[in-house]
Amino acid sequence: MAKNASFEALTVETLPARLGALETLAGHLGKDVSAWRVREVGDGNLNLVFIVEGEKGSVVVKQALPYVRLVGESWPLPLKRSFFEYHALVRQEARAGKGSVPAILHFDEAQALIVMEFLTPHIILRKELIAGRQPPRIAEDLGLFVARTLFRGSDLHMTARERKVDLALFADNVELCDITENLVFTDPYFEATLNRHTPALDPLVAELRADRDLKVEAQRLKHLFAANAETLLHGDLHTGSIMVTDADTRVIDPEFAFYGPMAFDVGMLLSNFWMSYFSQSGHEQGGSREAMRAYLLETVTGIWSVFRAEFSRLWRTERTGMLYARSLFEDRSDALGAEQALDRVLHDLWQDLLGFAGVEAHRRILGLAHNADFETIENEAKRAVCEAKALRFGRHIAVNRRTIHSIEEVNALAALIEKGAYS
Ligand code: SR1
Ligand code: MG
Repeated sequence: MAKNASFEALTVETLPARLGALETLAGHLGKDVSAWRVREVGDGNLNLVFIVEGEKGSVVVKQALPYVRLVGESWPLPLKRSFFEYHALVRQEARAGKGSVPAILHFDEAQALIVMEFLTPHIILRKELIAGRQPPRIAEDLGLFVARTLFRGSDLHMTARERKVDLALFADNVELCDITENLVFTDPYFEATLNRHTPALDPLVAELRADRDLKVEAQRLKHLFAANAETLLHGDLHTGSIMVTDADTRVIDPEFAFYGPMAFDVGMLLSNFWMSYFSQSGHEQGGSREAMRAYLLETVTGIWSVFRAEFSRLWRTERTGMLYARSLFEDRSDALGAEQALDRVLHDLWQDLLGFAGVEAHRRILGLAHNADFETIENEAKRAVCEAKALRFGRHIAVNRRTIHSIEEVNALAALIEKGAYS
């Protein structure tokens, strides 16, 4: 049978008839399929997303397409990403706790669709930050989410067999890794066909593309990304993959999940807050964003400090895997040795996350997939000023990551660049 033979993309019109017989859906929405209201709301780069409302409630139906939605059918992309997303959601809920991701109601592998809880009144975090709102829980919730998923998905916690079997399962997510490998680590640093950038950035872009230290660092990071299968990553953890209310935080969209370096998720996440920081001056028509900028830097500090505290707690209480075995440390009355090892692990993670954060900022401004923080700044001259700051910041932290010692130092650098006092 041909690949994807039975697959058929849903439409607003066909969805009720095609999914109406599913008991779980009828249970959530009500049996009267003719009363279901369907909207397609997908605004991401890859998939279809429907909100379905019935007399009893509502659900989200997410369906993969056999190509990249952003580009079209000329860029085929396997439907199996939906399988990886489903399995990642299951693991993330088990590791970070119920309510950290949307609840799954149904998964259909052949149709590459996941039916899940409709999160309401949640809003995409990126949109909130662009609007200048300050959700109060995110530092705590996101710091815990990354610490728990990264620690519990690694050889620090899992048995060697369990992790290796899981590693084999996710190893097939080749095409989505390939997107990251090219779009994040390589394309921004040369004139790749699908790249685009704000024209006023031309001189700076030429400077960055001629920067040998930066290119070498980007390739070392790519090497780390591809070769260090340390833990199950979300793989695309930016502020567009997080939905919030003032009381709740959910991480969505882990279709890029695979086994990679812990620092990748943390670096991507923090980078998106730093980009938001540099974008704020482009959104100041409604008044000063000074308080918003302070909030964003506090959020970065908060996420990193919650992450470190929780990771350290798990290190002391759940280090049941084969790495840094207790038989070498605690069981030999050498708890201090375990603390020294923890320090080393966090130190390496810190240096790597700065690198990943730096290249993430570059690819969102120079590559194919831009982010709304900058894209929604209509005045092109203003947008270029914001983007240039983020580009310089990204270059500095990627290239100098081994000599930067604290989050306060990085935030001070961001503030310096924002004020125009850095060259
Ligand atoms: C072709 S996909 C472009 C980007 O969209 C996704 O959200 C990932 O960030 C990917 O790099
Ligand atoms: Mg996504």
